[in-house]
Amino acid sequence: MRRPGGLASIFEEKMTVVGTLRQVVGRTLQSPACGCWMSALPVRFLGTSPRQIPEDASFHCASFSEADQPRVLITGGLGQLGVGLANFLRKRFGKDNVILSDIRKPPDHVFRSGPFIYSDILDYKNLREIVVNNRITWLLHYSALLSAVGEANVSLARAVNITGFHNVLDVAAEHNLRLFVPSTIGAFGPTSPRNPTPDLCVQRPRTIYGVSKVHAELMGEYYYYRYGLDFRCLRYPGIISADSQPGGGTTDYAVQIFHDAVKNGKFECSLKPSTRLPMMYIDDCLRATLEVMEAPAEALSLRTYNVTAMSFSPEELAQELLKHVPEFQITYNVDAVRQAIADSWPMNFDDSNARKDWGWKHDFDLPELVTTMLNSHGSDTRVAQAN
Ligand code: VAH
Repeated sequence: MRRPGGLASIFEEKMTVVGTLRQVVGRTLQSPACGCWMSALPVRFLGTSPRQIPEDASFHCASFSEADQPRVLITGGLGQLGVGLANFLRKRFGKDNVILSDIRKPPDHVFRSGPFIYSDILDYKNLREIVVNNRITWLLHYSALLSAVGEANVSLARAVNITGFHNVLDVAAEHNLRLFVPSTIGAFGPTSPRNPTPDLCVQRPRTIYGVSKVHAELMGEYYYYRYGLDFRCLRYPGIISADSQPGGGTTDYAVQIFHDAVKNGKFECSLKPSTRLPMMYIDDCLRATLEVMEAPAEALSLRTYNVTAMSFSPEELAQELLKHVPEFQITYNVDAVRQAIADSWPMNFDDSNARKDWGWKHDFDLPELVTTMLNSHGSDTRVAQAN
């Protein structure tokens, strides 16, 4: 941990350098020769030995014609949403234009489904090389420790969710990427209005996950207003998927319950029966993400939007399940950490701005969710692959 004093003096020195660099870069990037006008983008501190950009430097911006498909990089690709997102975007933009990345080795079926590379968001130079070598134009940033797992490892959550995010933000600004960062219902806290929770209200979350996501929202919007970075953000509710394991969150009970109901006919729930939370089926989540990324900039009155499909409690979900699995039994063994987190989160989400600005509309309500998830879990081989 650097001494704050030392950091302040280093910061002072670097701000001078950055000021000079920004003038040079700003002038250069606005020159007609470049042919692509960009507001003076922030120039990240160039390491500990700042390199001066010569006065006569000429930057050749890669200008993509409108017809070009975006070149997409997904970070944190092996989490709950990455693989489904990559498959969804590859159908839209072509397999080779969507690169999935993570720090872990992918399972065979993921490795065979399209481009997969190593990327560590804590390694700024690695991220920068990937963006340049692959001519990335869109970055969808999914690396993060979720709510419950973040509370069990705050220092790692802070490094990944905040320092890692700073690297992503700087690379996106430096290379003028369209940047998507998911936020969450967890970006609200006990002092936020909970029923419903609007886009703009008090946000004092009580988890490192929520704090880091509010930080990401605010930093992303700052870079949008200050430097013109095309930052877009959706606050996801609990996402429910059949083909991918959840990653240590508070809403994960709503994923596991289907697997256990089909496999064992019973489920032990970590939240109280009456705990109501906003939820969404993964197909709606992936479509919302693409729709906000493709929305014309002039349609966006906000850069961070709530999106949701439904809200339900464990007992309401169990009642819907019983319509299809009559022998199903639910028991409750409340996890105090997850319950405290859930009690601080929104019960219902107001996503009227997303529906008004860019036409958001969910397809899956609770009945459709339950039948779809049970059908997905119905084939044993598929469940085997997911584990
Ligand atoms: C969690 N599944 O429970 C995640 C999500 C809305 C919740 O962010 O932490």
